[in-house]
Amino acid sequence: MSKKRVAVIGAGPSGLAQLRAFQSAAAKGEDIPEIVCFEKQDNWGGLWNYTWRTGLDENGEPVHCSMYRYLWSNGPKEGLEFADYSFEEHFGKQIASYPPRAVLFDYIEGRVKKANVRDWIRFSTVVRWVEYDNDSGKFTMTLHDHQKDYVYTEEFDNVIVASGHFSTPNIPYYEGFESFNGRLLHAHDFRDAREFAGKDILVMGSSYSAEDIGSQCWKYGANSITSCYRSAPMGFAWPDNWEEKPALVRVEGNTAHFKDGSSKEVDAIILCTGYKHFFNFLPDDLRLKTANRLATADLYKGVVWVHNPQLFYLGMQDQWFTFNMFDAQAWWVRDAIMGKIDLSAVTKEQMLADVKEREEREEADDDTKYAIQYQADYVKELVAETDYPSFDIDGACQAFFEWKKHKMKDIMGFRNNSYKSVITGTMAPVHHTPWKDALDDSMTAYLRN
Ligand code: FAD
Ligand code: NA7
Repeated sequence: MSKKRVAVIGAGPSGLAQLRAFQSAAAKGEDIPEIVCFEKQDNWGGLWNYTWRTGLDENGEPVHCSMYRYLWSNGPKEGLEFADYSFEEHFGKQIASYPPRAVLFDYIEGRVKKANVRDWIRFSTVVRWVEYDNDSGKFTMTLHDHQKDYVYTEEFDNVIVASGHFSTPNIPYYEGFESFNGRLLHAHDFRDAREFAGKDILVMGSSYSAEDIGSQCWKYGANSITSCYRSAPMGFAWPDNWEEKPALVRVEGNTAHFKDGSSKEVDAIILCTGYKHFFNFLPDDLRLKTANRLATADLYKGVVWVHNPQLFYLGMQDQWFTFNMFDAQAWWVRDAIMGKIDLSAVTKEQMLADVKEREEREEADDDTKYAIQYQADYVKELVAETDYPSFDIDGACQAFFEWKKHKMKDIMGFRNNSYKSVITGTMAPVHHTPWKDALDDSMTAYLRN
């Protein structure tokens, strides 16, 4: 019998976790399917693969990257460490807790270099379309190889969508945007905070992008930051030149008007208004339609497409846990594909009931601590069902709880704290320079402890 063929869409942290999951089974002598990963960029790392480009890439495809220069981890690394590849193993020593992007990229890359899976990836190859045929029980994928500028199709038994969901911007319209006399952009296109030095900027939104892009601009010399919220303020103790206002109502020339009747002259508006789950390569019967939440719609165990269990999605949840959650999912999906977890024994009704239970449990409380614990429990649940190395997930939760407290105490100083690894038990060193003064975000500078 010919080997099963499995397609992975995307070589970001989720897709790479999937490759490592299969490779680790192969290393234990198991007979694994043929794995082909398609990645539209010319390198791996997903969002962590920084580019200066915005808009369209060198091939005319939408730029995937939403990260920017000087980005440091927005949560402690102790909450995301791989259980099978510690920071100490990678860097040869313990490092401080909030690494800049380049440091985390290096760490992500280190594990897959060691696993030797680069040959499984077809780079600069965009997945254009996926279709399922009921008669053959196979997916046909249409692929565009930009290196050869060649479009072709191939058949697969399983498809794993790991294309991310923080790349297609959600861009609302407000009255006066078309005649605003300054720079107006979405967070997805933000690249360098120095552009806004000396300027008065408005960041719209009250979540991670608003908080971090505003903080970057503050750090690199913006004259003032105004942030505005639709639902609730972020509520941190902001520096003197940062003011939080209620919702934007309209813009007139350079003046932004807010719901409380106040206004502010601004040079730039940065829309930190989130992202859309966007899969233009999937037909209606395979396409996930979900809000950015912890219990995604239509995914049994958070990963199996209930309407066709040969299709899987990774990393589609809103994220407290990231790399280690993607690992838990990838190991579980691997075992479902290899038959170690028997999906044929689960009916569609049971899968839908599982989704409903997760949704109800998520909705039972809107407290942040509850949400972190909820996702920790999910990671625990999946880890317990595979051979992914078990680790102290409650310990990782504690790091997140402390992180939350540190942010409330000092929003521009929380990255100066350090936490204990739940993989090696070592305490991270305090970084040599406070975050607000560390203008050089290179790996060399960060590792100089
Ligand atoms: P992605 O990283 O988005 O990777 C998806 C991959 O799929 C990409 O390489 C893309 O090119 C490829 N792809 C997409 N469509 C196609 C197609 N049609 N054909 C072929 N390939 C395709 N997480 C943290 O843990 N810590 C942080 O500090 C942090 N900061 C963040 C800051 C920003 C600004 C953003 C947007 C996210 C941040 N995240 C952070 C969360 C981030 O989502 C995860 O860390 C992680 O990158 C998600 O991995 P992924 O593989 O699921 O998706
Ligand atoms: P999020 O977390 O989805 O937050 C989006 C924010 O944008 C949130 O505050 C929304 O307000 C706000 N929003 C959305 N639509 C609108 C409109 N139409 N008008 C005003 N405000 C709006 O996205 P982020 O980019 O912050 O974070 C995504 C990831 O990137 C995250 O994982 C980080 O690690 C980095 P709401 O609260 O819904 O009223």
